[in-house]
Amino acid sequence: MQDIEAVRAALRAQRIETPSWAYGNSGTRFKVFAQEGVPRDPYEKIADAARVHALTGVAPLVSLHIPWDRVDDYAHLAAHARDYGVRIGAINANVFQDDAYRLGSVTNPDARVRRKAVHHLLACVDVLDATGSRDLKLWFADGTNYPGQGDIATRQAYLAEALAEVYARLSADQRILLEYKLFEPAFYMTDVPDWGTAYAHCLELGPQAVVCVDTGHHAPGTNIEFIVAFLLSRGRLGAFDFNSRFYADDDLMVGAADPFQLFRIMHEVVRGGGLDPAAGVNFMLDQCHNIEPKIPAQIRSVANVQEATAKALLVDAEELAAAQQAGDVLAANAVLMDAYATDVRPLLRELREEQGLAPDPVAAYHASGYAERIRAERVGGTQAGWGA
Ligand SMILES: [Mn+2]
Repeated sequence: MQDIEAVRAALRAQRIETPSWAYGNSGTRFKVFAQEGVPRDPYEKIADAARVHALTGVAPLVSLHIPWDRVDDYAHLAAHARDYGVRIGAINANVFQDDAYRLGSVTNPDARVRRKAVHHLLACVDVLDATGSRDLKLWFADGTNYPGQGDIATRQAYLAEALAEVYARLSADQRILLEYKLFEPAFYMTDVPDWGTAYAHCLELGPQAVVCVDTGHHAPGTNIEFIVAFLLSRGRLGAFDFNSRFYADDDLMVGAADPFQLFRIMHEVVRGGGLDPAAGVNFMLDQCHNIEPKIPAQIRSVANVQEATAKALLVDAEELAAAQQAGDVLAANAVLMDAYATDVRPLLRELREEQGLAPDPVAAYHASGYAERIRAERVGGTQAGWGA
């Protein structure tokens, strides 16, 4: 039997970070659909993130994206976040939306473009300093569309060079989260396509470089829980970018496409001690809400992570180990499936009520009048969105 008090304590202690860009307008390469009440600046995005935290009690961090969230005074923005009861989380560097980056950023054949990209990454470390953030998240759109377009090995050397320069700039309490993605926007070769490449670069850099697993960035059928277990066991699982995919990088609400996969991932996290803050795993959402209302979609995503975590915590580790040791295939599988089949929603409702929260945070959001208020107040100005 699992110690239910330990399960409750772990769920109370879990922290989930939401991304500033989830509150702005987003879309596909075909269309961005604007929504009423969307934030006009990073201050309003933080207000929305704070609303998600106020209703869930477990989302006190918000990731920024630079330059989308560029402000003159980052310390002021961090103070604004604190006033709203949240903190600035990971700083996401954007080196993919400038014309100069057509052939890549840190792996561009032109040394001047590589310099420009590294300069931006170093400026993002300044943002870490100003906001007190720990993590610099690096995802590169770099790659090639055609065989022969670029030299793969040379580009790897450029990448290592850029990462080393940024790594050298980190303070002792700061980290690089290196994110990988199988393909897109490059369609032939991507410079950081998989966890192995990210892991190898992190090993070269040192202990403050860790891998970010974006759950949407794999080929269909990839065993993501294996990647999680491996990286965690080596102390290199730095973060998740949680989202969900059906076909490619769909950026849907986490757990929407495959809640069983999310459970399997969280099982490896729990089993490997990844819920312990000392393990340094940052549980972030990386999602875009193109057609659905944004704040309730974030709340739903937070709840989905909580549900998968609760089920993973309910796995009877002793019984599982005994069945595995005995070679009892069916019993071992049954231990996992029993936990997965448990309806943990009553437990989560109870935990929220114990913390003085409404048991159903989405319903509480709809009843709060916040959506009506931001629709009325946020009139005029330019809505935040991709490229804003
Ligand atoms: Mn991501």
